[in-house]
Amino acid sequence: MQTDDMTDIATLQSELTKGIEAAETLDALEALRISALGKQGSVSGLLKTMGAMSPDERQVQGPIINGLRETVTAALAAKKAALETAVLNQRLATERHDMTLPAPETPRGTVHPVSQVMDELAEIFADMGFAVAEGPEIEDQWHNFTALNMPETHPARAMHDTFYMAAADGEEAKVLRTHTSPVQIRTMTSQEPPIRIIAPGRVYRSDSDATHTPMFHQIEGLVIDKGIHLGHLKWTLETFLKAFFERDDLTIRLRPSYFPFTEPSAEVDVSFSVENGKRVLGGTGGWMELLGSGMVHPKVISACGLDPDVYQGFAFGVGVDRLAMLKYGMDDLRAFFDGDLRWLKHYGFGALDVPTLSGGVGA
Ligand code: 2NM
Repeated sequence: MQTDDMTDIATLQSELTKGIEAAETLDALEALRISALGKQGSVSGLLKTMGAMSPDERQVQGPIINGLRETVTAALAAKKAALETAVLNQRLATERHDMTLPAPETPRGTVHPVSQVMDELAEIFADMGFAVAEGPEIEDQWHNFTALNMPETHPARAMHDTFYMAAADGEEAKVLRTHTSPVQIRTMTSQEPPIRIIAPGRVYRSDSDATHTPMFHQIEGLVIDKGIHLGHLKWTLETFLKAFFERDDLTIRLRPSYFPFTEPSAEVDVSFSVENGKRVLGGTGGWMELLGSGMVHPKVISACGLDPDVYQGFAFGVGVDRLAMLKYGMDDLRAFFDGDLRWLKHYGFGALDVPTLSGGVGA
């Protein structure tokens, strides 16, 4: 090792660190980095000479050259951080956000009419003291059929209506619920009366044409208490429908019908009229069938472990999709589930500016 070399290295190190310390911009610093540590750099050149050294020489020179590289690298990093901080401080001192500029437009989704209508229904029934109940969409046959007075031979159990799941070994096949009534059953078997619930949600039937989709939305209501009678049913449905369609002149009539789970059962018609060539609900122009209802069958009440001589109740069911079509003027049910963005933009509701119901249900 020659003293000259050592002096040269010390000089180089002192020149480089001085230059780094004096650099005024990040560009100038980068130029220095390349001149020292780049492929043709002064430090890189020294590092390359180590390959040709004898082991003894390398033992002495190695630490010195590597020490140079480390010192220069550290000086570069420290200066880089200092310059970056200075640049940031400069920007913070001189730049301002103009809070008066309009915010950039962000794409916004819409609330699907079915979701909107479900929210409206929950709001109306909440005013009347109803809670929202939910249950599984994959249901066992007892909750979906048997407890509802639909024995195994009932036609609704035939394959063409019901989607059956693959059965687990030795177990009965589960079904995709064909109505939300199993939620009512689950409520009756787990809660003490008085019960006032609505059960909104998806239901499934193997059916598909212009007016049927294999999945659709239903809302069912259930009231169980002592002394409940058909008058309670009629008042509740009339009050709900007037609030939902926002028409005080809406009237309803009950027509005898049949459901296995209610006795007596009634089809509920609502009045409609024609305004500006369009059919609207309310008025006295005619009757339109809208929902099904009835007094809960004593067998259903017993199946849920309640005494039908003590407790009575009414129930009803209606398609949410149909309610939405009637209220907001959509005519093709299939469009509900196509996911067409143009349709959603047209019929959807703003998430933040949903129309509130004009009156709600007054006391
Ligand atoms: C309807 C029509 C009539 C109904 C009955 C019950 C239960 F669980 F209480 F027995 N839930 N839903 C019912 C009654 C549903 O839908 C057209």
